[in-house]
Amino acid sequence: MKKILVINGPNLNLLGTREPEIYGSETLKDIENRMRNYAGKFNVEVDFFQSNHEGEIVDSIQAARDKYGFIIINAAAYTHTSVAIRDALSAVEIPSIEVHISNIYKREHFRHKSYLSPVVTGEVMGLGIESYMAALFAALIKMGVEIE
Ligand code: CA2
Repeated sequence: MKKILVINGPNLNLLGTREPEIYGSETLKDIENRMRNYAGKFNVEVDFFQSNHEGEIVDSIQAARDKYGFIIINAAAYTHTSVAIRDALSAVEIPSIEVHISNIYKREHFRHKSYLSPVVTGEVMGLGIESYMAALFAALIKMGVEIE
């Protein structure tokens, strides 16, 4: 199943409009366009979901079962708090990559703990928007796509 779901958590809809020194100047739409264009070269479809609500993110992970071969997730602040999102990722057993724009270990202590890290396949962080592109590249390879 060569389809990827990209999930973005709370406040990431504000990307490109505030705090550019931390999160850069590109919008979520820019990221989506770049990811969709790149995956499209390999005939892989990418769907995007953003929500500020924990339960909606849990629902989107549950609904991904039997539809997506890979999940790329930036759960934003829920990374550091959500047992529910962790349990959903663990339950669906879809390979997944946790993404962060910033390096969470260079930031406040409360951001150093990720509830998701133990249940995802891998993690990419600290590369700005390129964290998403690196995760996409890895997901494509893991899905068996031949990158020439
Ligand atoms: O570095 C990341 O990608 C984070 O997941 C971003 C979260 C933060 O809570 C995590 O610790 C690390 C915050 C996303 C908020 O995004 C904004 C974007 C523009 C303006 C304000 C917030």
